[in-house]
Amino acid sequence: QLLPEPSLLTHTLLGALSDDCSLLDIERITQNVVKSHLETCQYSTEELKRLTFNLYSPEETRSFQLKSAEWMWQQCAVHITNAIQYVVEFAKRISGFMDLCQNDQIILLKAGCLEVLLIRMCRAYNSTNNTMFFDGKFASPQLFKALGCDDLVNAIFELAKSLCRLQLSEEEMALFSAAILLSPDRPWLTESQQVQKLQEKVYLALQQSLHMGGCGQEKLDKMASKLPQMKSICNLHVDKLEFFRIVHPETAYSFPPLYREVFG
Ligand code: CLR
Repeated sequence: QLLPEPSLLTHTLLGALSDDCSLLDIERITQNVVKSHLETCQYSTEELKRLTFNLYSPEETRSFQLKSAEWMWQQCAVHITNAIQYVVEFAKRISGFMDLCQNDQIILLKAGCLEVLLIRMCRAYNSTNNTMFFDGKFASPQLFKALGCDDLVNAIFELAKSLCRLQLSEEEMALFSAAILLSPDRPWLTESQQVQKLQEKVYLALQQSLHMGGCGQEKLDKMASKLPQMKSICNLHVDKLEFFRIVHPETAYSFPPLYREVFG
């Protein structure tokens, strides 16, 4: 054999990449991030699996479609806000996050929480019938018709489908979420160096985890290739919200304060 064992090679690479991050550190980071994810993911996989066959009937779907845009936006804003609160809790439990200055914590959360939500979303998506968990039952994209944002909704379902195909483990999802949250290139960060250090460690943990899963670089590349899709969904969401706010200012004003703060 010409090459050393893959694990040895990774070991050497990881060692060369970062002097102040041993394999023990990486193991500690993985455990912290996975625990934080599992404690804050809102629905357990068992719970979601148990509810797989809880689908909205055609009648129920139709009645959602007949609702006003205002009502439907309000409902979605409430559910998204709820989910964001869990993402905030996830961030708070990542070691190192609370050591950042409050300004940077807020910047990272505002910039990254929807992306984290989009990753978590694939847990709540069923690719066999193209449905998403929404308020207790599984919903088809058509159910959200009243929003008047078919392009956004379809893009979200498309992303869910393609993320599902990656078959991410909870560990991979957790580390991917943390790595995105800890992006040092978010505008207006004051201590981006410190954020970068945290992200590097999480990234090493993700690489290590993927390597252990036997996929390695290939899966990491596939995960990274979803980032532009996620970015464009975030931008589309802001555009749609801006438009909605012009047409229905009073309803937009009554959206949950956290939703308005994050996306306003
Ligand atoms: C994502 C994973 C979270 C729980 C959760 C809460 C709200 C859900 C969201 C998930 C998936 C997408 C969702 C959303 C409510 C509305 C939205 C179903 C399951 C749909 C696609 C409509 C988009 C509305 C736009 C106005 C943004 O742990």
